[in-house]
Order: sequence, then C-alpha cells, then structure tokens
Amino acid sequence: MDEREIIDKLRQMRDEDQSYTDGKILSSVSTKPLDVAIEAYKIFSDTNALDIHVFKNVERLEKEIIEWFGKLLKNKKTAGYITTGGTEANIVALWVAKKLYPGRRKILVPQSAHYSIQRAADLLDLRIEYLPLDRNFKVDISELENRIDKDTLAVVATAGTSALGVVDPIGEINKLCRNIFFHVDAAFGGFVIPFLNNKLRLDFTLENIDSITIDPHKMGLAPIPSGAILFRDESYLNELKTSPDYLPFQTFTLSGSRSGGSIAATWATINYLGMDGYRKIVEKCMENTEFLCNELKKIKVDIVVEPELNVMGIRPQNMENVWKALRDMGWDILMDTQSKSLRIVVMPHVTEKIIREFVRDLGEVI
Ligand code: 0PR
Repeated sequence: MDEREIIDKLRQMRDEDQSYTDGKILSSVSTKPLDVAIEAYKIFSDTNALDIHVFKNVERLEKEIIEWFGKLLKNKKTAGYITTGGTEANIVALWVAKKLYPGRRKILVPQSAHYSIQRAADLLDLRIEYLPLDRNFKVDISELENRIDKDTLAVVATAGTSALGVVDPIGEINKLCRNIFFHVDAAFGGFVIPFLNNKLRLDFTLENIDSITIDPHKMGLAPIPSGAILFRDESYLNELKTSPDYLPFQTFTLSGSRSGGSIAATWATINYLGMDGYRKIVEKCMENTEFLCNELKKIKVDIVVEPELNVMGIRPQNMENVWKALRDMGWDILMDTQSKSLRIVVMPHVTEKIIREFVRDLGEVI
C-alpha cells in the first residue's frame, strides 16, 4: 500500500467510528485532545523515556510535569512518573506499599473501587477485603475502622468512582491511616477536585496519604496514554529502583520503554491550559452537570446520588430497555450493574446543546 492509500483507509475507518465532536459519547472519561498536544506528540514520537541518557529533555519535561502536580497537590516534594494510565499507577502504588510493609497482606478496598485494584492485588499476592458502601455509595467509614488490624497493609479510596463519580471521605480515612499505606485513586477526580471551590480536599496536606493516581488522559484532557502515579516524596520511588547490567542508569518504572510523545503531549496540555484553564473547564463541566440534573428532574428520571463531580448515574424506569433504545439511537452510554444505573460523564465535549438533545431523546424513549 502506498502512503495515500494507507491514510485514506485509516481516515475512512476512523470516520466510521464515533467522534467526540459529534457529541453522542456520554460515558467516556476521555475527550478530544488539544491540537497543541498532538503536535507535541509528533515532535517527540521517536523518543523513549527510558533512554534518559539519550533523551535528556524527555526526562526534563517529565520532571516539570511532576513539579506541576506538586503545586496542584500542595507538596513540593511530590515524586512520581507518567504511566500508561490509572491501571499501571494503581499497581505501582500497591507495589510500593508491599515493599514498605513486608509481612502484611491485607488491603481494605471499597466495593466501588476500580477493577485495577483487584488486578494489582492478584499480581502482588495481596488479600483484598471489600468494604461496604453507605447509602451515598461512599465507603462505610466505621466498617473501615473496625477492619483495620496488624495485617493491614493498605487502604484504598477513590476520588471519583468509575460508575458514579462518588468521592470517598478522604479526610476521615486519612485519620485512620497512621502507619498504614493510604492510596487515593483519583484517576478521574484528580483534575477536578482541586479546581472546585468547595470542601472536597485532595492533596498531600492530608498527612497520611502516601500516593495518588491522577490520569492526564481523563479530565487532564491529554491524549491516551497518560496516567500519573504521585508519591509524597522520592523515597517511595527508591523502593522500586533497579540497575539492569546493560543500562548506564537506574530505573524505577514498571514499564520499560515509555513514550516520550505522551510526556511531551501531557506537558503541552498542562502548560497550554494552566491552572486557570483547568478551573474554567471544570466550572463549565460542573455547570453542565447541574443543567443535566435539572433537565432530568423535569422528565422525572431518578439520579442515583447528587453528583459531586461531572459524573452521574441515572435510573430511568425499565432501565435496560431504555438503555438499549438509547444505544440504537447512537448514544454511547454504559450500564453499571452494581449501582444499577446508567453512567453519564459530562466531559468538555458534552455541551448544553448535546444535553438538550439527549434529554429529549431519553424522554421520547421513556
Ligand atoms: N481508576 C479509576 C477510578 C478509573 O475510573 C479508571 C478508568 C482507572 C483507575 C483505570 O484507568 P486506565 O483505564 O487509564 O487504566 N476507568 C474508566 C472508567 O471506568 C475506563 C473506561 C474508559 C470506561 C472509557 C469506559 C469508557 O468509555 O470510566
């Protein structure tokens, strides 16, 4: 095939699938990346972040991203790296936990946690105890307190659950986690909570938080793949250091080769938007979430819990049939069997106009 044929073929295939700009993608946690990020990716597409002796500037860009997160999380000592996403970040967090507390095996995990935690436990031979949720779908804090014992290695909380966008009570959990590893999976909420002007808190001033997962490729709006694992300081990463015989440097990442393109694209996105840019985007998404809630109330569709972030679960009657009919109309929407609800993520591409169209279609279907 020649170049033209290849590009035409791929263009046609891409166009057959949905795009964020046609607006019907309501369940995805990703969105269309910025042009500047795509350009940044191209410039660094031939680089490998593992080869820091060759690509010193990739290391520098990554360091600047981590420093930026340090500002976001109010801790200059923040250390970490860019992963392939939330799954890798969660695995790495629990891997470090295991190194820090050898001999302990139990991890306490809310039932609402992302399935990557279970995979991490499986890989690391840890024993998960699932914690029940309260009526707001947050972890039952008294149950958590009762279950902590000498074998407890780590506690996991989620800041923006995958199904409902619920934020576990991080501040209260923080108080219970002295001498226990405390990991917060803020894969989704990490780029939302710091920009809300309310009482939700997510930063290292909560003194027992050891690590936080935040994904630039979700509400950070960076292209996939880009996740981040962020630790309180450098000492955590030292637990993972290894010196392969043939490499002139030490490495601590779980993946070997890593895309320098992803790092450049993430750097471009955070620098283009800046803290103020993210604040404006989050404000708009929250405004649209509220608008959607109000429109849903008008057609008497139940909302599972009042959304704290730009994610919500809805429970129309005859949910499964409604879901199928919406899908037939081209709406991408996911059904969560645990909370028995349909998930809507109000990403930046889900505009007020799209919300009106969606609610009109939903009303018709009902
Ligand atoms: N932690 C949380 C809280 C998550 O929601 C996710 C992703 C992860 C970790 C894992 O992140 P990676 O996928 O980057 O490894 N969960 C997404 C979600 O449940 C996955 C997804 C993506 C689901 C697109 C649907 C979809 O359309 O929202």
